[in-house]
Amino acid sequence: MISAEEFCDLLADRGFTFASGVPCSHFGGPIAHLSTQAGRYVPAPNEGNALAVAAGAALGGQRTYVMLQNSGLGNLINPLTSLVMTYRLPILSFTSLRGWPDPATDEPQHEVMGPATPKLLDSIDTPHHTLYAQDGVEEFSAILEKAEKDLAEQRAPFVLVERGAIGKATAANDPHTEGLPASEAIRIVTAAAPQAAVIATTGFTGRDTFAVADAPGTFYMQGSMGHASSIGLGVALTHPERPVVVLDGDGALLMHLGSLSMIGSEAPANLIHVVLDNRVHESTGGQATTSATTSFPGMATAAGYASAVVCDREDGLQAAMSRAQATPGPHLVCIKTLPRTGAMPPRATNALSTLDIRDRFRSDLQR
Ligand SMILES: Cc1ncc(C[n+]2csc(CCOP(=O)(O)OP(=O)(O)O)c2C)c(N)n1
Repeated sequence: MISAEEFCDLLADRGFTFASGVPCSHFGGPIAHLSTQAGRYVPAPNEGNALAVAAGAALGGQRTYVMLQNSGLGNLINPLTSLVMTYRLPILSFTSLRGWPDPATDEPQHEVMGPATPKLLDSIDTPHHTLYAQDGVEEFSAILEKAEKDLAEQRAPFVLVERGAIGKATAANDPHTEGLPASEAIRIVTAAAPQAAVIATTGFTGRDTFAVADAPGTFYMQGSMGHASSIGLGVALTHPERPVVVLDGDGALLMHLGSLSMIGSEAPANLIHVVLDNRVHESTGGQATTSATTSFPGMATAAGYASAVVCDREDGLQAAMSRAQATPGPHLVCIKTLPRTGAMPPRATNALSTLDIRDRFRSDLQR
């Protein structure tokens, strides 16, 4: 293992001074380390944005790298192939290897992408090198040397990073000091809308929902980060008689923000879009999102939602849920949530298979 500081310093020694990315816990250390120094790391909403901002910085003359989880490769393939490869821009990408080498040891949403990651890069003729957990500074330097050769040939190399290859560091962030615990907010929302079909976003929100409000009408969306509200829209449009509650995260909503406009345009009267805004990607170690400078209610209203509010207390949240159910939507309810404390409850997929989740949700919609 190399430390987070060694990772960043070896790259900086080679002139890589501009980084972007979307967190994976594998990169918690470097992101935390870089975030302590202004201008070193741009937190991106999705992996494609991360690559594109790095491409812009490369055009601007900087040496750049990005960090991502391999589940986000799909978000990045378009700008990788049509921008970075087409214009031969020199960017170094680090991707974690969830679901690799043995998909059975990871969560189900990584099963396809784990073994596919190297093959996918091969299929677009992108060079890649692997940093293993047992590797130290010497091996990492050798990998960077190989990557330099790729860059010199105007290719954009990837380094595949095994779990445990880079050390951790504590993320500095700016949490809300007023707000509700996430699990409490989920309990209040689901109790206020007992008839609703619920879509729970990926990460800790799904785990909290499974612990405090499991029901057959809850779809636990592990993976497909950022798509909970689009799934919710599809459900709401096909079942206009049923209230639909989306439990979203700030990082997840920011990842595919265009869904706000799609929802505003389709205007499903039965959709309540709840955003648990803790200003961080808590599920991957608490790296800051950019929600502190973004107004979700402002965006939702501008996108055509019928109403949008912020709550940070139980009474306000109860009132917002009552109003949202009494008037046609779509409604956005943004809840300021506090950092989670204590051990996280288990994932839904520890007890249910993905097919169980699908089937019981479908049957519940038919009832
Ligand atoms: C495309 C993609 N990129 C990255 C990840 C890794 N990931 C899983 S959960 C998560 C954080 C989600 O943040 P947020 O929506 O704010 O919820 P919180 O974790 O704070 O509850 C990330 C980055 C992922 N699952 N998919």
